[in-house]
Amino acid sequence: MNEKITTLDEFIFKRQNDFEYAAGELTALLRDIGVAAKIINREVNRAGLVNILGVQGDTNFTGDTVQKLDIYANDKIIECLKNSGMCCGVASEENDDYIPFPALFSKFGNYVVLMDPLDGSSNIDVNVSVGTIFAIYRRTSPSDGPATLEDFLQKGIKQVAAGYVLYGTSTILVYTTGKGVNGFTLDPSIGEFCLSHRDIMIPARGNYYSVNQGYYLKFDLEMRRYIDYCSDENLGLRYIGSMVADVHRIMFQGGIFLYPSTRRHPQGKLRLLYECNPMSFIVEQAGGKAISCDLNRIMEMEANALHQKSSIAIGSPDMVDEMQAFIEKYSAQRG
Ligand code: P6P
Repeated sequence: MNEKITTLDEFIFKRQNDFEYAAGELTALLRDIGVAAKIINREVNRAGLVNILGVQGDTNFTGDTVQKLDIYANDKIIECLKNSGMCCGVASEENDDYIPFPALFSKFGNYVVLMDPLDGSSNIDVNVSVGTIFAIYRRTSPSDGPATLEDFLQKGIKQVAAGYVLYGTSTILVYTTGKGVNGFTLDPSIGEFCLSHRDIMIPARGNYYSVNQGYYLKFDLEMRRYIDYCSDENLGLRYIGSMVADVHRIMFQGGIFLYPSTRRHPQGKLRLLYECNPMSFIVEQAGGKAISCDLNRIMEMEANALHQKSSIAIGSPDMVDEMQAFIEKYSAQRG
């Protein structure tokens, strides 16, 4: 018998008592992010029609100015968050500085959101999956004033919610508020995200490792030896070049995703605040682990700048533990 459909809104509302703070605020915020995701999904799905619709900067046949999709996604999410009234500011991969919302829009704004509105957007032109990543924190600044930088520079362990939307063969929204991880697949026929993956738990290990093998010679020696170990263990290599897609696969099939430091990216390439922390919160809530390649727990790392980078190894707990032990042993041997 078909299980009753549970929409994202219904689920968030039902589970709001899981949340220790004034639940209605977070409920409204998560719902508004879901609305933005539906709007972005529509445009991502039309991206292939750009040649018909026109290119960025042009006006399309409806007279609208065609924007780059990551800018479009950024604008839409900011618009939804501002109108939610529950958010006092946002920081985005697309904006150099954080954006405090005017008091008119954020008088109840007890939350801030950090996001990568369209991660992997360079893949859109070749029809490869892309994603939205978001992290939600309670503000630390006085609620009667504007958002401050300190509201955004909080450790990952302070996240009250995190999620991603994967615009792939189907569009799925996966989020956590610290009480497990659930996935909602967009049903275009009714325009609703419907519960499709309840209480996701990541396998203890998997058959794939995920790293840009092209940078192999640019990784530290111990990381190269670990990658050799993965190959010796007959693990397959899967790397899409879109963090959300690579980590989403690992959530269901197990495995480990690595973005180590390289000479070009000595601190790693991925951003701590709006890529590594939210993805780590989700993976840890699903029973996985997430550490930097110098073996610090991602969610314990100090945040000193909005666009701070970090290396990352994230995925199945047994595989992250194995990588950590391998690196420790190899580094000790090197002295
Ligand atoms: P590289 C996409 O640009 C991104 O930020 C992540 O989504 C992805 O995992 C990574 O960069 C890919 O980087 O250097 O392998 O192309």
